[in-house]
Amino acid sequence: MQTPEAGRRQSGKAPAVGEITQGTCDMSGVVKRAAVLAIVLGAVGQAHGAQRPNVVFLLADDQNVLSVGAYGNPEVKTPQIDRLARDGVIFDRHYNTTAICMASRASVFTGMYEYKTGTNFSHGDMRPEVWRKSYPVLLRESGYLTAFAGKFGLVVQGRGICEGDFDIWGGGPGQTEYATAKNKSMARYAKRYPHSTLSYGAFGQDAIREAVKQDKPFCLSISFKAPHKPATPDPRFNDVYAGKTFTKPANFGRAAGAHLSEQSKQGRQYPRFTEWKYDTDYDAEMAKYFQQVYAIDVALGMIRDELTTQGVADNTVIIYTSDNGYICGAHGYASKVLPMEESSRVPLIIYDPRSPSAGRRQRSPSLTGNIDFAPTILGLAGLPAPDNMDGVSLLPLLSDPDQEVRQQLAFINTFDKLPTHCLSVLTKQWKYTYWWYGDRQMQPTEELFRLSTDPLEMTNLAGSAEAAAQLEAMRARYDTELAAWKEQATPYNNYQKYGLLFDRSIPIEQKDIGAKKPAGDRPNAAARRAARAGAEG
Ligand SMILES: [Ca+2]
Repeated sequence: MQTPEAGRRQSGKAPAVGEITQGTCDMSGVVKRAAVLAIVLGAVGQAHGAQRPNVVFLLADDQNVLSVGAYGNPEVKTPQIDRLARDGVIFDRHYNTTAICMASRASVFTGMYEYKTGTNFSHGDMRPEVWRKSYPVLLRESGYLTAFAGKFGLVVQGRGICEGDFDIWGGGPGQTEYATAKNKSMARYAKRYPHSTLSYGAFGQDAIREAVKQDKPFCLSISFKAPHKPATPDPRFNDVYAGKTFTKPANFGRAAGAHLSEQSKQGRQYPRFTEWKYDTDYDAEMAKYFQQVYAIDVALGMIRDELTTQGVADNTVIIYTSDNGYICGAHGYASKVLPMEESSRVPLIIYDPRSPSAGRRQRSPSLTGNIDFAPTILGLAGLPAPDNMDGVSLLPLLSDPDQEVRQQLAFINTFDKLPTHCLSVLTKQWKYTYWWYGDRQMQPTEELFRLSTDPLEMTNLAGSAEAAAQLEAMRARYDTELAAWKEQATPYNNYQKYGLLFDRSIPIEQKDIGAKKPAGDRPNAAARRAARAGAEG
């Protein structure tokens, strides 16, 4: 079996702009970079002979697939997202690779797994050399007008939230605010749109108009705060779900989680099932959640209307997704972080009006991840993905949604309580998680779910004779993901230690997690900021 790294090495990628210019901060470096860009862009122009497309990248915060009509829930109203799905390709097996805001956004920006971005609340901020090869930076260098609004979601050391790297800025630090007036860079929209969600729709319209005025290809990235808790729906949509009741999923409630690992029950996701009233007030909680998504849906419509008005809809690719999913009572848990489908799998729709698949209501069963966005967006701009990126361009799936872009994908948690930290590996058919942690209350254990027939993860086949061969195969795949981790994890921000902790072949007694508090759990600047904001990412 080919290792993930071997797959990357054999990808035949051309030398990348970011690779060539790594570490060149003096003037000669700038000149070299400009020369390389001229060559790359010349090649791009010759290859395509057409105007480069615009990109609209829309990222919700904590939105699960349950909240989208096009993913099969007839009880929710998402007319614009559903329309986008009809126009484009809807991805049925899209995963976030790490189900927590800061780490997921770092992967979105850079196309790398978390252990290579080195970025998460309880680990640390992003290094400038990592950010330098992010898709917004590379697109701007290639001549795109770049605009960003909403929750930037991370801090780049010495650079903050990188406002200066965008042409048009509506972003904010930390979790941002639902009250538009409290978001400094968006306050100009507060009078008309006092709730932030629609203000981002208005920002998008203004950014599109400005780019058209300047006659430049643009990349508009909007990171909505919704539907992140604390649930704060826009009251103008109070009637959408008033008095509605909702069907609970078949894996709802504590009895449906009895088979899940003790480790997964040690973090705050387990008590939040009751603390957040999914057990006692499900309909009201879901109404608030869905109402917040409804406002995003309206904002999407505003943006698409403006693309049409400005005459650029036919040359603008729209990507719609979420940084992580959300557990709303499945298996008796709530929130995110854990590898279960409700938090790790998220909506993804890509609409490229120039694609032969456009308007054909296509679905892709291909295994995709948040690490694929940067390579995809760079690919749309005709730019090669830097070799450091783990993800791959999803553009081939737009013309042939049944293609495979990979055989396996890693899912990571290094956030919150140590027992919940884990590594999982996914294929189209299977999900395997090794719960490495052990103490007097619990022993290391494994979970194996056949997602193709058990998408609600109700039967752990790790101890089943019928799945013995598949267990061995998934263990081997897991080992290749861990080998890549050991080889490539950042030497900073406490990612190296997981090479030992996640190793299946090393007994828990040799993992030294006893009296000594693991270094990775010491609060750093990022963790302290998160704590002050009452944030969970
Ligand atoms: Ca999130």
